[in-house]
Amino acid sequence: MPKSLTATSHWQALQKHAREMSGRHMRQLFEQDPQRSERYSLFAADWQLDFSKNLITDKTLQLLLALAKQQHLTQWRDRMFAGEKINHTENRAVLHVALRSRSGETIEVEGEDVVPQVRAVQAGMREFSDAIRDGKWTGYSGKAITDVVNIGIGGSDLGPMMVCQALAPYAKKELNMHFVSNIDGSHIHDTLQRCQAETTLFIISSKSFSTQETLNNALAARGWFLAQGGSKDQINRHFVAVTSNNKLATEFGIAPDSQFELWDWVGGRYSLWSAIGLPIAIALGMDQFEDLLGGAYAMDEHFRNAQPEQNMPVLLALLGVWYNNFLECETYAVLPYIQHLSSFPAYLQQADMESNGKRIDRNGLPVDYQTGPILWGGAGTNAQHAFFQLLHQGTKTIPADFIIARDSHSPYDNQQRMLVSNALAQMEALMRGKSKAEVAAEMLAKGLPQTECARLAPYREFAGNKPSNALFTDQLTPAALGALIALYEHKIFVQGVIWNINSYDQWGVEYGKQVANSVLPVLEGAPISAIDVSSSTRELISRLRRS
Ligand code: G6Q
Repeated sequence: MPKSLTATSHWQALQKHAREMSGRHMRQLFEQDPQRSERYSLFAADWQLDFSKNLITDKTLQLLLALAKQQHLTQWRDRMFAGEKINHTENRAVLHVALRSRSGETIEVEGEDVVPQVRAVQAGMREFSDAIRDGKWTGYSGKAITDVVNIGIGGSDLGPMMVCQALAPYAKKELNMHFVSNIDGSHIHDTLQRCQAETTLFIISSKSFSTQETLNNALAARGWFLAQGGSKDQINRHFVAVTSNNKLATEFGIAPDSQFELWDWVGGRYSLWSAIGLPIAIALGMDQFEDLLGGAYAMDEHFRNAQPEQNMPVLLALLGVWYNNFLECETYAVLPYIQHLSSFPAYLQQADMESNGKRIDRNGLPVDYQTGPILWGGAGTNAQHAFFQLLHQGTKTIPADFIIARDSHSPYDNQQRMLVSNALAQMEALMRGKSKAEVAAEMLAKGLPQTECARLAPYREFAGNKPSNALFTDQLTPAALGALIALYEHKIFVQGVIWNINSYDQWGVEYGKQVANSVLPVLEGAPISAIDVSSSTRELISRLRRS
């Protein structure tokens, strides 16, 4: 029987150290060490990380790095890059890194080099996206495409949608990008109302080509296209597929020539680098898409080569483990101070929570420690006017990543400086806090009576000692975004290794789908006795079905 992680000496040393650290305040740590920010800073692939505003000392880092070593982090990393089937419950390699490799090395899965296949699909994406962007690929009436509707869900939606939004300043203005995912018919209906059939391209994006939401939205789109004047023999001008299931895509009516391939070694939530990124290539152009891949590759190389103590994904992951497992923080916030990244927390929510929301370890045993945290967040400064109250004065400690660009793409430079000043101020205030005495002195200086100062001081006090990471870059370019996404992907990987779980399956999403498949016929009129559900669900069905 393998020794439980919590019984190992490194784990226990961290528990002991957490008790020692619980009485410390970051204010003191900064006072004691003027070089703290310099020492706790890193640079990798367009990004700088200042992790000095964390409740850590050198000893914390040493213990966390020892834990990573104990969990064989570097070996696992090498196994992933070598194409080993580390997704052992689905018997698959995990090779999204092969999609952005620039080294010219061969990357093999089961003895076959996958790089030529990747290059061939990328060449097809270039040809197609150029044709759409140049107006050479036209709709059935000969007019250029003006609207592109990506129909997909989960990993076949969140990544390309987030990237198209994040890099909107680089996009071709004449092309309107739409993303339809929800089975709620309003999503496709509302989108179609903004499109003309003769100038609309649909990308049916589904690795399995059997996802209920995507197939039904695709059927609705096809029905609309035919009703609006399109004909069956023109479908291939208006519908393309991205899939690893060519058979089902062909049966749906999409010609093999209009299908872009992806492979089982690309996980859904890690697939924006593959042909699932076709909407990105169309919106931005293939050169910019390649820059996105290049940025991710730069972070891959950093992750592969930098020593663990100088390795940005490793450190970010270990800090997360520190708060999640030793300081009992259940959630962490991702706070982009970049409006174009407002979908980034939602994107990362899937990447992180679907990957590491697991309770069975790689040996098939239940864990006795916390795994994936609850990730949430929102764009600053909006978030300051929404939930920051709880960050500053609530009863929970919520570590946060502040993501900042020095320059924006807008001409309003004064606003950019205000934005950045807000981000810096929030991190400082969260760390420093403000004592009752400081608060009272401030109020007194403003002329408030002493009794009023004393009465209000407890409400206006800030305990501080709230951790944050500052992640910053010059500007959110395609390369910087690629590196940022890869940084978080590798962080998730590292945490999965520490927790000894498989970050690459997602059995947890299956059960609900299965039950929905049995409820649907009953909602559609089959006898209620046909299904085995609780009295609650039975009652809800009878109230919600149309009689
Ligand atoms: C991601 C998941 C999941 C998947 C969707 C869509 O890692 O696997 O979010 O991307 O369920 O699946 P299809 O692309 O097969 O339609």
